[in-house]
Amino acid sequence: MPTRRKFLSSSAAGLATLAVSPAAAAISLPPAPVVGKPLVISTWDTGLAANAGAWKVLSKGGRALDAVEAGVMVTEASQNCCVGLGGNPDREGIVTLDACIMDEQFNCGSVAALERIKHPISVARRVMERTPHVMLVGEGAQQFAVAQGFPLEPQKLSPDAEKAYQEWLKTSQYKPVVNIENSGTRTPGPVGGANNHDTIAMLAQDAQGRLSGSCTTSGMGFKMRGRLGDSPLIGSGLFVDNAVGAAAATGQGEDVIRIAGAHTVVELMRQGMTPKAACKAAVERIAKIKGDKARTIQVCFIAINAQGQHGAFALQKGFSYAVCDAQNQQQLLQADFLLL
Ligand code: SD4
Repeated sequence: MPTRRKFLSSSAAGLATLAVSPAAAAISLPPAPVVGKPLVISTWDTGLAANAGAWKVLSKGGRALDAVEAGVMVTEASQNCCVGLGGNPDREGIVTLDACIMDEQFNCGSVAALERIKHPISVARRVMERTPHVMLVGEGAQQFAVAQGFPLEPQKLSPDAEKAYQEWLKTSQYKPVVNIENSGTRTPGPVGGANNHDTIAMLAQDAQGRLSGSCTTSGMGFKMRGRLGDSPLIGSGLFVDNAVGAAAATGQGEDVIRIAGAHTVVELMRQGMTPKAACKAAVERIAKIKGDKARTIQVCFIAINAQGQHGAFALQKGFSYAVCDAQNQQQLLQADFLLL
């Protein structure tokens, strides 16, 4: 990374050249170093398709906020995974959705326990942009969505969710298991991984260096009615500070909330940690709290910093995250993990 001194001296040299002749400077200056901008990363293998949606915005010089909305909308609309209305229901058989979004200026919006709306992320953005509030829940969130023109979808489970729910009803045990590979009751994912991931979190940096993030989920399958996880909570499921970086979480929401996960990762980056080291430190904090029970859960973090570096870390094996930038285009990476 360039030191401050190097940066100052090279910018001073650049300014001096410009002072002589702008045209000559345009020819003689080396191309600007690309430090990973624009960039989008997102959780799980479903992140590949979502990143492609976000990239359409970023590659045209669009705003990171628009990219993270457009990106996760791809996943919300897919019937092929557990995010959105195709997700697993709560124990009463009703799908309830949570989402939040945050931009480069600490603006944020969130909805929770929202029913029958296809794109909770867009409702969260409207909460941010068109209300004096940050968060709307339940009936009020739905009323707001309808008033904003979002259609009410039928109250109906997808065939996969119906099957999973009928299976769950046989024992009706409340034993949530989130995101530990192959623990789900749903069909395999598009690239071979388990497809029971009910959340997508996405972070992006645009060509102008603006950071934004989004997170959207059907929450833990067969949860108690009214249960919320970390995903709609600014500071737990998602946090963005443009001067430092952005972070997001997936996995057992209750344990992410206990340490205000995404905010913790950003604060650790503020103290100088790389994105990956910050994600790892947050995972370690949760592991310490959980003690012997750490093996019963999965928690995972993704992060990017203001310099355009990215990283991720998980408690257990099996966490994939998708990265898309101008240099490498699409990649699906396996995150390192704590519990061997
Ligand atoms: C929750 N964090 O509701 C979410 C679940 C999740 O992939 O991330 N699943 O607790």
